[in-house]
Amino acid sequence: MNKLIQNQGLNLVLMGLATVPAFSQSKDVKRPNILFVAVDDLKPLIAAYGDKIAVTPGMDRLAKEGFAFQNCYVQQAISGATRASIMTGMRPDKTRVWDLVTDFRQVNPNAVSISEHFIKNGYESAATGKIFHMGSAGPGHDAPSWTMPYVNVKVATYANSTPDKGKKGPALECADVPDNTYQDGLAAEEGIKLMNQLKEKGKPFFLAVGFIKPHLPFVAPKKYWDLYNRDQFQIAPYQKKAVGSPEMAYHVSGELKSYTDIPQFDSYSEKELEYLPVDKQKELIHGYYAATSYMDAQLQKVLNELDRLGLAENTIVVLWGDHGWHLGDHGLWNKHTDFENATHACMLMRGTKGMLQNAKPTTQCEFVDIFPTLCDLTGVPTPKYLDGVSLVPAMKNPTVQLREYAMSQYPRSKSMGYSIRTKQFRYTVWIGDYYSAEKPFSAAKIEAVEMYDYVKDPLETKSVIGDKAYAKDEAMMKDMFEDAMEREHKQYVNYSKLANWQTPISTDSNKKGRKMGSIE
Ligand SMILES: [Ca+2]
Repeated sequence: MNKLIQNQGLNLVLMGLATVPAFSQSKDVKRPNILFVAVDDLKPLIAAYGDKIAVTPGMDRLAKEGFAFQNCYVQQAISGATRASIMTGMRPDKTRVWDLVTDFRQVNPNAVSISEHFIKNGYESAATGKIFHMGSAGPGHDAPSWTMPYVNVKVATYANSTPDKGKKGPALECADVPDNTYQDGLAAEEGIKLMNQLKEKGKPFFLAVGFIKPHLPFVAPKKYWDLYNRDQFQIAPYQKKAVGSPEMAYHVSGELKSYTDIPQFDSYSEKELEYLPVDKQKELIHGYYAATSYMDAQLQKVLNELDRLGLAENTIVVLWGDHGWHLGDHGLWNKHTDFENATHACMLMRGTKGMLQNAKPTTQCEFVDIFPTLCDLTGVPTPKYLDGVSLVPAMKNPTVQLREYAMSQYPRSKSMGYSIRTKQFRYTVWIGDYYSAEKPFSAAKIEAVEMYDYVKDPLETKSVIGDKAYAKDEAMMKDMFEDAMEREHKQYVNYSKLANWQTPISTDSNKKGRKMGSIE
């Protein structure tokens, strides 16, 4: 039954591609442009996802004029891995990037990035800011991805402090400075220049603009802090480990602790005294919102330029936050887990003239779906080896369900936690011995299993594995998970033949990836 539903979903998409292309090609109509906006560490804390506090008119506008995918999940909640995956349309076991240092072209020379694919189909492409993870992109910010030279906008992180070289400063900064003091202000300015140059060239374009806020440190001009009162913010209501969950599901929030003003608190401790102090938690939450509003104001400048140049009607806009974020739930900060707050992502799109507006597609979806969706929307051929499905049917009818579940994964030491999320449940299985989809799934290597019921327990306070009341649901999720792993392995084998991979991945790059993946 599960397989049937899954296959039906895929068939629907394939039929759509074969018979009714979303974009009808004709000689007189130019393919749509793409404005591709990457946002670092942005969780879905905006009005389109139910947030009542965030002041984000830019993203609110995109959602009102387009689509806010309500149930979009990241492939792996860390920049290097999620970005390699989004940019190539493949899950991490196929990109072979699970960390912050691997360039996908080094370990998967056959992979083609999405903008490179659009170049091959007649597009100009340009980029500024963070699109790939900086530490894992080759020279020129992955030069094959752009027809124009990449524009680097890196500046000093802080306006008011200068940490020693290679060291971090405070986790927050509120300074009365102009927007372009920080990198995102410059990224908007350079993105606007590139947009003008691309328009002059006259060909369809793929313009990527990457913003680095609200990633830590939460630095933003004072006017964005002033949009909020600190008293508005509540700390996460549940800051303990989920009952029945394994240690390996967690980390010690080392990324946050590496900033100079953060005490060495004990993440996921049962001892209240060892939590991050409440005042510091509220300051960090305020900083996260301020940094988000700052980034949003830069997005508005780019959207306004699209209007001014008369390009908006024939430009598809996609905006993704590269993964979610823990703001204190389970005592966790940062990302680096398979829990809801790290994996649930912000994904907005705006179509060309005539497409639906103010739509909130409810289908489960994943970031690997972005690549085939943009192909479908522009009439560019979709590579057959991609792991995702086109979301266009859900953009025509937001109630259409294309996936039964979304899949995420996160490595911890020698183990990989694969997690499937249906509308109601999350089922996470930790598999040891450097397992990846390269190998057939084996239950013998399972180290821990977790399951959460989001209808009854949205804060993930208790794993229901072994709970008799959930016996049927658990059996259903187990079946679905085993089907998913079988499919992943099959897809891996098919792709490895296509890519002519001679060497197994369970060697150095795999082990290096696992080690880095667990670093905070
Ligand atoms: Ca990130």
